[in-house]
Amino acid sequence: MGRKDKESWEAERTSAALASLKLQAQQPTLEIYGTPETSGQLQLTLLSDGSDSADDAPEDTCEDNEGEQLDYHIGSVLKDRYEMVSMLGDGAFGRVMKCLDRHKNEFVAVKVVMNFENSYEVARSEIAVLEEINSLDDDNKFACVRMLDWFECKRHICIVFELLGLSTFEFLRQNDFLPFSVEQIRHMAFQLFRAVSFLHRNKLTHTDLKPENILFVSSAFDLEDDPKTMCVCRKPKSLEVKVVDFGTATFDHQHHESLVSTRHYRAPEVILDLGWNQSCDVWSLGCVLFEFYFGQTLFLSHDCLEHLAMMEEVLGPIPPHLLEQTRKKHFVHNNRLKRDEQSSSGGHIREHCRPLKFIETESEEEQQLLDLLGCMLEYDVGRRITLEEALWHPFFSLMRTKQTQRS
Ligand code: 8FY
Repeated sequence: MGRKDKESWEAERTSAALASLKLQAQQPTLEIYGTPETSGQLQLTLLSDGSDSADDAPEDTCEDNEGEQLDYHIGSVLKDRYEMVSMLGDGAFGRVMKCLDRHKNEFVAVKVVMNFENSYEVARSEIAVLEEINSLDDDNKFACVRMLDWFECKRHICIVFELLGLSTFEFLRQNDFLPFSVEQIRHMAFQLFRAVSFLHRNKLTHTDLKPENILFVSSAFDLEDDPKTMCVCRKPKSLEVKVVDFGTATFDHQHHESLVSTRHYRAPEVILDLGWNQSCDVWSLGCVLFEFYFGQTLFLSHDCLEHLAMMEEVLGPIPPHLLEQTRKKHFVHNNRLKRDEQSSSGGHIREHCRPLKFIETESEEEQQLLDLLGCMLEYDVGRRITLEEALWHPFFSLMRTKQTQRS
């Protein structure tokens, strides 16, 4: 699937998430689920959960017949072991299904990758990365999802993962985009920074960090009255999170695709085509933490120039030496970012973006969080904080005292 497809896919993520939710709510009386993807090789037909099907019906298995399409539905069994229970989500890559592992009698998440042109390579690369990081983290100390198994079925690669809970994006959405508290953000950010700095230490860059790729380990929540909004809101019982989707994770020695990340979380050096490294993950995580803190996407843009203009509104002018180096000369005029203040886009930007410096804070911990965000959203890669350094930022001093108390 091309980049353009990926972007249009992502533009529709909310409606897709909604559709999948409706779908889950409808189970077990399911209907045929048609998406634009059915035009591809992967066909998913969700049929009735079996309550009204004949008991003596032959069991559906996924046999490895070359050339046949993988046509599976609830109740299908992959590799004579993984019985499909429901759909957990889908994306440009394919689908993630909840399955019952009949050998271990526990639930797992199985990612069935589309067999489009390059998705085979993406899936093989994801498996290689997961094998590497899971083996480097024997004790499961760093919050990266565990791969349990993988196999090929009718030329689709299937990757078996531990079953996790809702993504942080889905949690926010189901909670009316009420932001997380600073205390909650501290706990989640600490795990995320440890996980991603572990990747960085091991010569990897994730390249696609976003709320959708950060999953709670458990979806359990309590209902609480929110004094600010006078609403009943959800509070996760546990703040344990894990990073998923290593399909575009890149080792230092590997070819670096010029365009990486999902637009809203894309670092300026990627947009300006200046080359990128681990620090593009730091930028993405800065955008993610902002979203956790405000319940809204920081740079909700649809094109590159508008995106850069939004950055200038929030963070000040892009340093001229970066604009001098860019190959994207059409973004630059007179050594400054091309801007069209009069256009409707200019108005949209001023309406939606506030300078980070002018955000009012009520407490010292909020100030510390905003200070940390400022260090992460630094234009110049050479001056951007590393995650190793960020873990020593005053925002985390409470975590460090707790950590030392524990060990
Ligand atoms: C999962 C849900 C989901 C939307 C994954 C997993 C594996 C991935 C790319 C996400 C609810 N429990 C649950 N859900 N995924 N929603 C789009 C894609 N997937 C997972 C592992 N364990 C899970 N447990 C691979 N690759 C994006 C992925 C999530």
